[in-house]
Order: sequence, then structure tokens, then C-alpha cells
Amino acid sequence: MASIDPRGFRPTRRAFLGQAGAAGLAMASVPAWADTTLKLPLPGGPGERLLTTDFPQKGQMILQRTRPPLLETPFEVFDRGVFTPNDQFFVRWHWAVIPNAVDADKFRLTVRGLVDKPLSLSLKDIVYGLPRVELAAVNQCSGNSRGFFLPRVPGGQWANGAMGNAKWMGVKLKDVLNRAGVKAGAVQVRFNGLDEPVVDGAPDFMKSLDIDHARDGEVMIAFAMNGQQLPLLNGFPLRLIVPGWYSTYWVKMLNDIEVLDKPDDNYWMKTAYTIPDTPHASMTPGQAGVKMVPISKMVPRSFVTNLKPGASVPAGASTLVRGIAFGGDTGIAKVDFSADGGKSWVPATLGKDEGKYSFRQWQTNITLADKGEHALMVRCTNGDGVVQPDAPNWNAGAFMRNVIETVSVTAV
Ligand SMILES: Nc1nc2c(c(=O)[nH]1)N[C@H]1C(S)=C(S)[C@@H](COP(=O)(O)O)O[C@H]1N2
Ligand SMILES: [Mo]
Repeated sequence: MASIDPRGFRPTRRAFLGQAGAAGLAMASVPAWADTTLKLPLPGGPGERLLTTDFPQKGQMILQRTRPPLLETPFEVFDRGVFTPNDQFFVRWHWAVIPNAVDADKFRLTVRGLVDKPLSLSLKDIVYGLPRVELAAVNQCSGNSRGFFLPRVPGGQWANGAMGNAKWMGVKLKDVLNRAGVKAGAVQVRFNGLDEPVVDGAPDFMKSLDIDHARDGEVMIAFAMNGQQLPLLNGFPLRLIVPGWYSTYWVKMLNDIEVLDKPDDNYWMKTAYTIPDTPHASMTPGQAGVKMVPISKMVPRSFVTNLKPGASVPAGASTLVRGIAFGGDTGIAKVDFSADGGKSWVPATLGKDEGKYSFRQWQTNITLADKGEHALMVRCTNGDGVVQPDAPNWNAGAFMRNVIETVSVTAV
């Protein structure tokens, strides 16, 4: 991945309109039908997934749903590099009313509510009028890996590809809020995008952050990812970046920011995206009276990316195993690897540090002396000493999946 010179990023009116226009055309055309299938067994099925290349600005993706689009990143993409290419970055929307195109000249981001001076900012105001920042961060859906929950839970049946890592470029939310001047008594800041519910009275998708979090200097309004304008389906022209937090807060096509004098109790904060207030957000199926809290920070996870379950490896010879890890809300401290089902562990070698919110590559060499099946396991620990659990967590929303991952391979 080429590095990005922030000063070199020059969005033009033409590029904005051209890109959004092309996306609009493609989205207005025939529904996306699958090209082919991919073997991606989930417990209890399905054993195969449809692959599609029919979405604007997207390469080959796993099709979960067409309207609104739910597109998963094929897992082998994570083996190719630490940054997830824009055209294979996963896509998730709640409502199907999504603009087909956004006119970059007419677009405005409003900042209102408990502020001294309400703002209506153009894209030029944002791209050229404020200091630029850039940060690598993992964007992971709260429901990533839902398809592995047992018992199964309704919702998008993601395998592990509802996540991605990108270099996000934009402006600090703090700078935008300071420009408007937040008044005393501000409690939360609410974010809304251009998408709308399909039926009257259904709750518009909005998320809020506490005022101190919103002003921490890390939360960003991004206009670029991996050196390019955001793909329409990933939130063109602006989206919120909340480093270390699940992507339900990363509001796309962000066009409205409202400073609130009380906690936001809209459906998407109070009811949806809540998790048990328990270790690993875990509960037993059917358990009653569990205290629920809004989902927030991510937890550490690690994966093998170069060997698929059931892969054959040569017995008695050295085999390279590699993958990715991320620390959640802080960096990776270590990644440990076991080639004997968790009996013994050795530290893996870590790749380049791209920042504490980024994927980090790891690798190790193993030799499987005996022919037959072997359980390979990977476990990571973050900078706060949080380690992945031995047993998978479970909750009724199938959020925040975490477990030490196992890949069974056969030495031949
Ligand atoms: N405007 C808007 N922003 C949104 C959503 C949405 O439905 N509407 N979904 C959120 C959720 S739950 C996820 S997982 C991420 C997905 O981001 P991506 O599509 O860029 O991968 O967008 C978040 N931001
Ligand atoms: Mo999500």
C-alpha cells in the first residue's frame, strides 16, 4: 500500500460528481445477481455463499443481501495486506433509501443544537478549511462473525469478513465542534446521514457519542480512505470515524451533527446495538433480567489468513503461518500461536506497527511432524493486557463475537 501525502489529496468537483454519478447509474440498474458461489460453511449452514461483482465501485464481494446492501469481504483479501482495498471493503446499511448520487457542490454538513453558531459547511470548507489528519483504523461491524454463534441468532449472517482496515483521512470532529462553539450543558453529539427509512415512522439511523468522546481529538470526519474518496457505499462524501469503537457509530454520508443537552434515547442508541453488561458481553440463551448497555469499544481478535480450514500442509517440513490481529481499542501487545490445539504456545513475529487502531500482521513457522489433523490456534493480547477468551461468548444480538480462533489442517 502506497503511503499517502495528505497535502497531495486534491478532490475535484469533477471527481466527486463523476464518481457519484457513475455509482448512481449502476445502482439504478438491474438488481445485483450473484456471479458465482464461495464455500463458506457456517454451523448448520448455509455451506455456500453467493459472490457478486455487480455493486458500484466494488470488486468481488460476498452477497448477504441486495437491498439495503450487505456485502462481506472474502476472507482471503485479509491475507494480501494489512489495509483492506476500498473495492473489497465490506458494506452494511440498515435502510434501503440511500442516495444514488451526491452532488459535491450542493452537499452541506450542518452543525446545530447546543452551539453558539450553527454551521452549514460545504465539502470545500471541510477539505480545505481545516487541518487534515490521517489514521489507520479497523472498521468492524458489531455483528461481525454472527454466523458462528451457536445457538444461531437472526440478523446478517456474517462470517469473519464484516471488518476492514483503512487509512482514513479527514478533519477532527473536535475542530468542527469548536468552530460552532459548543455551549455549556452539552451532553452528547448526535450524527445523522443522508439515508432514510423505507417506511414512514420507522426510526432514521442516528448514533450519538458523549461530548468528551466527540471532542477527544481522535474522532474524525473522514473524506478519504486509503488515499481515495470514499466509495458511495462506504459513505461518500463524509463519514464519522470512531477509532477503537464498533462501526455502528461510524455514521456514513454524514450530513447532520446535533449537540444535545441530554442523552440520546433514539431507537438506535437505546434499543438496538445493546449488549449484556457482563464479561465478554456474554449471557446464556434465554437468560432473563440481564442489564443491557450500548455497545462501545472493540476487543482484541486475531485470525490465520493464509490457511483455510481443511487445508493440507506437508508433514515434517516447515510451513509459514500468517495472519492479522487487532487490539480493539488499543494496540497489540503480543500474538501467540499453538500448533497443538492450545497445549503449548509460542510468540509469533509481529509485522509493521501502523498504529494502535490498525490491523497488525503476524507470522510464524511451524513443523507438523505427524501426519493427520492438527488444530492451529491463534491468540492475541492487547496493550491493556486484554486477552481473547478460550470459549466463544454468546448474546441475543450476536454482537462482539470473540474467541481464540482454531483452524484445523491436515499434515500429509
Ligand atoms: N448512515 C449510515 N451510517 C452507517 C450505517 C447506516 O445504516 N447508515 N450502518 C452502520 C453500521 S452498523 C456499520 S457495520 C457500518 C458499515 O460501514 P461500511 O459499510 O463502510 O463497511 O456503517 C455504519 N454507519
Ligand atoms: Mo454494523
